[in-house]
Amino acid sequence: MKTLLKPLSLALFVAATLPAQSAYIRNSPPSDTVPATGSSPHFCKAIGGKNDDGGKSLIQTSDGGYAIAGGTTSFGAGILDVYFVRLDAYGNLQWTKTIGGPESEEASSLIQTSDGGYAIAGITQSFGAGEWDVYVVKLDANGNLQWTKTIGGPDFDVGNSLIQTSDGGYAIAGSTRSFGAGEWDVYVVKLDAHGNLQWTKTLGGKKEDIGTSLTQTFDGGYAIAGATKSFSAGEDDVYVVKLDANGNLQWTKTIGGPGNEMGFSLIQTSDGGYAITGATNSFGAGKGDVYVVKLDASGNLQWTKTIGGKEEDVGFSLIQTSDGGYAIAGLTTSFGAGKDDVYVVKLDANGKSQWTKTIGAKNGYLIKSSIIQASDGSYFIAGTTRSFGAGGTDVYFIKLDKNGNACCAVSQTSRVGSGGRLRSATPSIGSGGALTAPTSSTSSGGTLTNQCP
Ligand SMILES: [Ca+2]
Ligand SMILES: [Ca+2]
Ligand SMILES: [Ca+2]
Ligand SMILES: [Ca+2]
Repeated sequence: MKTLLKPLSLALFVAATLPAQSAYIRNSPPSDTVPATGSSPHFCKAIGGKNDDGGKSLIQTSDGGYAIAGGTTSFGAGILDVYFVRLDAYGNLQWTKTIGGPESEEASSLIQTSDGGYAIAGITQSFGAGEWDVYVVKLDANGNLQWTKTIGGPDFDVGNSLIQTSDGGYAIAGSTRSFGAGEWDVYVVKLDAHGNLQWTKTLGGKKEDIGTSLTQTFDGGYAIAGATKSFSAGEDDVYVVKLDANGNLQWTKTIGGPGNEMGFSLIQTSDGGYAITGATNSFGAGKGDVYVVKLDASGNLQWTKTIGGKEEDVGFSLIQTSDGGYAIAGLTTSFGAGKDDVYVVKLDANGKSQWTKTIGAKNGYLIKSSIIQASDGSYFIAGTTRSFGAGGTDVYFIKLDKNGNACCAVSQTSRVGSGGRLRSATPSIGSGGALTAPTSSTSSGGTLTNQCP
C-alpha cells in the first residue's frame, strides 16, 4: 500500500530535519511585519529568518504568553539548531534563542518547568555518544542556558517527548537503535531535577518499535505511545506501553490492522483512560487517515475513529478540550489550498466529529504540529509554513477562535470511520545509555510576519 506514513515516521525518528531548502519554488505573498495584534480573536503568524525554520511543540506559559520550540537553519551555531520562540499573551514576539553545536540539533518537545524556566527534548548530532543522541536543554525563565545533556549510545537515539515528573525530575520518551531487542526500540529516560541520569528502559521486539509521546499517569507511573512492527497485526500498529513509577512494565497494547498505524500523541483523559492520535491506512477514507484511539484506564479499547479524505491525513497532537471532547492538529493532503495543509479536527467526548478545518495556502508545508487550548476556549497551533514569512519555511503560529475560525482557516467536510483490533504482547526490556553534558552555543534571531489583514 503506497503511503506517506513511512517517510513521515522516518522524518520523526531518524532524521527529524526540516525540509530541504531550495528544492521548492516559492510563491509567497508579500509579508508585512505587524508589531501588535491586541486581543485578536484569531491570527496566523510566521516567525523565522531567511532559511528553513519550523515549530514542533507549543505551550502556554504561566504569564499567559506562549512558547514554541523547533528548529532553525537561519540562525545558530551549525547546520540546524534548536529554536526557541517566546511570545506574549497577544502573540507578539518577545525573544528567541538558538541552542546547538556545529552539526544538527532540533527540539521535539517543550515544557515550562516548576521554577518558571523551560526544558526541551530533541536530538543532537554535534554532541553525545555517536550518530544522534537524545538532547535535553534546560533554560531559566529569561532563556539563559542552565544545562544541556545528551543520552544515548553509538547508534541513533532520539528524544521525542518530555515531561517534568512529580519528583521535580524529567522523563523522556523516544527511540533507540543503540540498545534494545533489535532495530529500533522504545526508549524511556528518567533524569533527576539536575539532569542526572536515574534510569533508562528499552522496550520492544526484533523489529522497529518507536516511542513518540509520554505522560505521567495519575498513579505516578508512565504511559507511552508510539508504533510497533514487532508485535503488530501487520506493518506498524499503534503501540501503548504502561510503566509503573519505577519504570517497570505493567502492560502493552497494540491497535491496528493489516496496514500502517502509528501513534504520535497520547494523553491521559479525565476518566483515567487514554486517548491517542496518529495515522492509519488500514481503515478510513483513503491512503491515510487521522486515527484516534480511546482506551479505558486498563488499556481496553473503547472506540476508534478515522477522519480524512482520499489522500494522506495524519494526526500529530491531541488535547482534551474544556467541553470534554478532543482537538487534534495534524496535516492533510486531501483538503486545503495545496500540498500539506494544517488539519484541525474537533471531536466531542464520544469521538463524534464536530468540525474540521484546514489552514494553509498554496505551497503550505507542515511537518509536525502542536495544539493547545486557552482558558477562553480558543485554540493555538504551532507548526511550519512554507506559504509566507521571512523565507524558506518559518515557524507557523495560529490562533483559532473556539469554533475553529481564523483568517487562514477553511471549513472542510471530512469522512469519518473506525476500525482496529486490540492485542497485547510482552516486549523485551533492556536499558543503556551514557550521559554527557556538552557546552552548547546559544544565539538568537527571527522576525514575525502576520498573514491576517
Ligand atoms: Ca547515539
Ligand atoms: Ca525493536
Ligand atoms: Ca497495522
Ligand atoms: Ca525561514
